Amino acid sequence: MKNAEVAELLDKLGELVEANGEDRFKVIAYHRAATSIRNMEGDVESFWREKRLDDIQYVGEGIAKKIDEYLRTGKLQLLERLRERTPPGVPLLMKVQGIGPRTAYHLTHSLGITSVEQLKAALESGSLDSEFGPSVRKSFQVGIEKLHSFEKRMLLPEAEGVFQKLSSYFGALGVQVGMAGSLRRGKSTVGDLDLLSTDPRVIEAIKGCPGVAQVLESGPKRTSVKLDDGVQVDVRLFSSEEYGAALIYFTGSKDHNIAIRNLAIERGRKLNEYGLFDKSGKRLAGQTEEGVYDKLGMKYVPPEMRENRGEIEASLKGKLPDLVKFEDIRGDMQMHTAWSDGSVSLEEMAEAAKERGYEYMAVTDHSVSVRVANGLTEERFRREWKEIEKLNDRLSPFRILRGAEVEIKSDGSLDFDRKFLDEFDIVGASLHQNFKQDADRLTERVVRALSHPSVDFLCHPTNRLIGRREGNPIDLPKVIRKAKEHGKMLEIDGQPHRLDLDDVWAKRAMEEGVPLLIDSDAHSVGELDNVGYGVAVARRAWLEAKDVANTKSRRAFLNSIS
Ligand code: DGT
Ligand code: CA
Ligand code: CA
Ligand code: ZN
Repeated sequence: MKNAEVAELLDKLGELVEANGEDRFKVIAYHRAATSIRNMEGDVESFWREKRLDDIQYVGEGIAKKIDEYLRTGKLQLLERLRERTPPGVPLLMKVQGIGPRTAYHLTHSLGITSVEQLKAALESGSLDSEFGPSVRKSFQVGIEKLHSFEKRMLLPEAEGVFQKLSSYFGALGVQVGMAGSLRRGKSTVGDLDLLSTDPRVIEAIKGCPGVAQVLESGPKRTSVKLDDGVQVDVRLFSSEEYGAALIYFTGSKDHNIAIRNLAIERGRKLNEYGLFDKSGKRLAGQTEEGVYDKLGMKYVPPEMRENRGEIEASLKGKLPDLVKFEDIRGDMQMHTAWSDGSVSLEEMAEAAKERGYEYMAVTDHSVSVRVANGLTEERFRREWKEIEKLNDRLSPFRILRGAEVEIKSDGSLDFDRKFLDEFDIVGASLHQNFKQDADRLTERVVRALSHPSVDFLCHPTNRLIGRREGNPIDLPKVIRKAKEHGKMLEIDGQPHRLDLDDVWAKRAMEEGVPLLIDSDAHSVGELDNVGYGVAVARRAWLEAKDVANTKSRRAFLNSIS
């Protein structure tokens, strides 16, 4: 299997393209294709032989050509060229947040710094004091710390991919395992995987699992291994009467655990990973999670809520929300097609959305000023609408809504005038350019877009890219207030590297009465699954179906935004 090798190649390409200052869309596309190939079940070479590389999630035509060149010739000319013209230190330094190509070249060429470690040492020794002011040096320091803390964390598709591989391996051996840890809580980044089992064979089985590079520690009831891509997996064995208590403990979070343990103590009980006990040591519960919560006087707390953010009080009072589920989502409200920067046709996207059981979807190709994403002019949108009409006839009762992801320009005005914008069914406003403005101006831009009568929702409100770029420093409380005032929705963008709004802010928006919209922001068919990641964020934000606008029927939804 050449999956790891091809993934490595694409990651390298992404790094070098970024080092040469090319646009972000490309960079992200390379990295997400790499992650997808690294974690997929099938063999990339068989896809290639069968000439269906672009069936792979996140692999569009351009990337498929590059993979083809590499598998045919063993080389990739673009990569060679970029390698020749890029000093090796540059991509390494650019992993530090806040260091762009220009600074990286300067550090390498003029100052001879070619690695993050050297940069760290130079900062500590004071040798950069004459070169950079204190605030820049501080930002390098912060960037280095973040890099070190993030490098070990996975995004959800990667973590899920590893989990799926492991569960099919165990499944084939007839060994049952359960997932715990941050992945079970649906957290947007995952440090390591935590697996539990009641089957004693699990300990030997994990050590023999293909892809295990190293056994970090091993005992009769626990093992930790490192896989060859660096992911750590912790496996623990419990008896079936302990299993529920263990599942609570290893699902966490740690803060939730501590709080319920204290609650148990207050009630004269003892709670640990083996069970809930009374003073005499008699087991009161442990076999199931429900049993343990019940004996603590609590209603079952869904894993996504276990963060000690008020869920324990809510559970004790019987006031837990009835969390939104994937099945509640009736329409995917943001996606891109080959009309702009998506990799497949509108027809394919629509058929795939229908197949996923949705009643409706919005196609939201980019608007004209996002040139790097091949944004549409009015004339091209009108041509796209003709295609929508035809497809709607054929796919009925499924329905494609005319949507757009309209660019918020530097001054807060939008691409297109009001008259044209009003011909869309749904308009998302989005900021992709000119992030360098200060917080006030960025906030003003967003607020101005929210006050525009044709706008229905704000796309990925902060523009964060997890592990790569902090969100814009906009005044989110104000944005939420303005959304409420103007009756607009805020998006939970399901792209795994965005997940924007995040759980904390989505909860806040819900509490202020602002409806949320969960969507995939898909650029390929496989990415339609991103909605599931958005739902995980929503559940972590305590949202119920009623808080999410696209759980409504098409008619009710359109009424609510007209
Ligand atoms: P991660 O892996 O960093 O994404 O986050 P988690 O939550 O999966 O954390 P991990 O793998 O270190 O541990 C799994 C769970 O085990 C954690 O969520 C709660 C529990 N746990 C770990 N250490 C402690 C501890 O010191 N005290 C308590 N009460 N629970 C702990
Ligand atoms: Ca973990
Ligand atoms: Ca762990
Ligand atoms: Zn796009």
